[in-house]
Amino acid sequence: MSQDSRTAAAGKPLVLAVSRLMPLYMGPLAERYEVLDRLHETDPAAFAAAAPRVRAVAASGESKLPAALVAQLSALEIVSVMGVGYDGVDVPACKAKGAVVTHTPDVLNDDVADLALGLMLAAARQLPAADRHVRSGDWAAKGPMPLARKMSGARCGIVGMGRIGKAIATRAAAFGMPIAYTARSAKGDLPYRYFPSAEALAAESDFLVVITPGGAGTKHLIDAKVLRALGKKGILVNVARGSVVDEAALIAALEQGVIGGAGLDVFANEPHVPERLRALPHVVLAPHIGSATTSTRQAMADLALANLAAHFAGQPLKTPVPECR
Ligand code: 8YV
Repeated sequence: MSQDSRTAAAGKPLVLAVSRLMPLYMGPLAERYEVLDRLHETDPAAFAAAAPRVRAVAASGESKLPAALVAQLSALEIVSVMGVGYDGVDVPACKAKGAVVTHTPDVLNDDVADLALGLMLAAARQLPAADRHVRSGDWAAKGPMPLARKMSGARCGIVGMGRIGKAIATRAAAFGMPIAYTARSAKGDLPYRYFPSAEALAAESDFLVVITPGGAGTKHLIDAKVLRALGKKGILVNVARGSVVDEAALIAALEQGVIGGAGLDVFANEPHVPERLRALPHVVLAPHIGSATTSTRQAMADLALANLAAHFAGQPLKTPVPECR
C-alpha cells in the first residue's frame, strides 16, 4: 500500500495481514480497515514505522505470529484467525499485551470430516491409481488393477476427539466401522472405546485418522513406534497439521512397508512436499484442502470479519480461542 493510500485510509483501524489472505477475507477487510498486506516481510523499515499503530492482525490457520513480531505491535488489540487452528500464533505473547485471539471453529467441521473420509476411501480403494489406470490406457492394455482394501467394517482409530473428530466418527460409523480414539482424557459421554496413547490406539486400528491441534504439545505425536503399531496393512490419514506426524519416520515406514498406505492433506513444510513422499504410489496427497469449499471458506471469512467488527464495536467476540475466553 502506498503512503497516499495509507493516508487516505486514515481513521480506520490499522490491520496487519500477516500472511497472504484469501480474497474472501482480504476483500472485505481492505474495504473496512486500513490494511498493511505483509508489510513486515516486504518493507521492514516502513513496517517498523507503522507497527505502533497496528491494532489488529488478520491471519489464516497457517499464519505465523511469533512473539518477536507481537513485540513490535505495541497497540495490538486483536488477532483474528480465519481457521480453526492457530498453532502459529504465540497466544501467551498476545495475551501478555492484552490482545485477544479469535478463530473460526465449527463452520468447517463438515468439510474437514468429509475430506478425512474421502482420503480414507481414496487410500484404501486406490482411487488416484484407479484414475491413472483408466486414463493411461493400462486397463485396456494390461487388464484389471490389483485388488484393494475394504473400508466398510474396518476399525477406525481417531487421534483427537474434538468437534471435527466427532464429525469423522459419525461418518465412519455410517460405514459400519467400530470407532476408538485417543485424546488427553476419556470423554464420558461418547460411545467409543478410549485408548490412553496413540500407540495403543494404532495397535487396534486399521485406519488411524489424525485430527488433533498442532503446536508444541502434539509435535511428532505420530512417530515410528505408532506407525509400527499401526502395522503393514494400516492406513494413516492426516487432516490436522503436518507437525503432528514425524514426516521422516512416515516416509521410511511407507517405503519399507511398515504401514500399508496414507492419505495426507497436511505436511511438515507446506507447500513443499518431499520428493520421496510424492514418489510413493500408495499415498494419496492433497494440498491442505480440508476446509476448501466455497461455502465453508465464505463462512470462515464471515466469522473472522465478524470477530473484528465485534471487537471494534465494543461487543462480545463471537469465537475467541479457549485461552482467551
Ligand atoms: C485453512 C486450517 O487452511 O482451519 C484451519 O486450521 O488449516 C484451514 O482451514 C486455512 O487457514 C484457511 O484460511
